[in-house]
Amino acid sequence: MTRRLALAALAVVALSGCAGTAPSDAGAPSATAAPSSAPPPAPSSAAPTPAGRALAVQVAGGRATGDTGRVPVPLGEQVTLTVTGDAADEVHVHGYDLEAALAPGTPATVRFTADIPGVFEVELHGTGTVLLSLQVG
Ligand SMILES: [Cu+2]
Repeated sequence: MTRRLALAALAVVALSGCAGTAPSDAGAPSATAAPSSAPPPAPSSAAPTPAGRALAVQVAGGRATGDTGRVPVPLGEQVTLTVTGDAADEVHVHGYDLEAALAPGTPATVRFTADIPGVFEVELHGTGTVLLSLQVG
């Protein structure tokens, strides 16, 4: 009965090389692979709200689908961002400086409270793909 939480990857790292302009807004409607697998929320552990805002992004071939674009989030909302990709990469939530390692086929989850108002990109560092922009406020 050993509980292992893969939180070791959530190191707060201040990076400075990720402020470039990545080619985003690829409006190609070529998303045919959409596995409808929504994992049920884990039993709450002293959480006031069930789940807050759940966001899910899938990345295949460098293209992001799912909750992409600009996503409005109320200030103070708990956000659970799940990213699933087909290649190893690194998820970075700007503004909050949260990172999560992304392994092929294994969903990476980043949880945080959206308590910083503003618009923040979430990107992959390996490919520079912008997954979405959080609009907190
Ligand atoms: Cu970044």
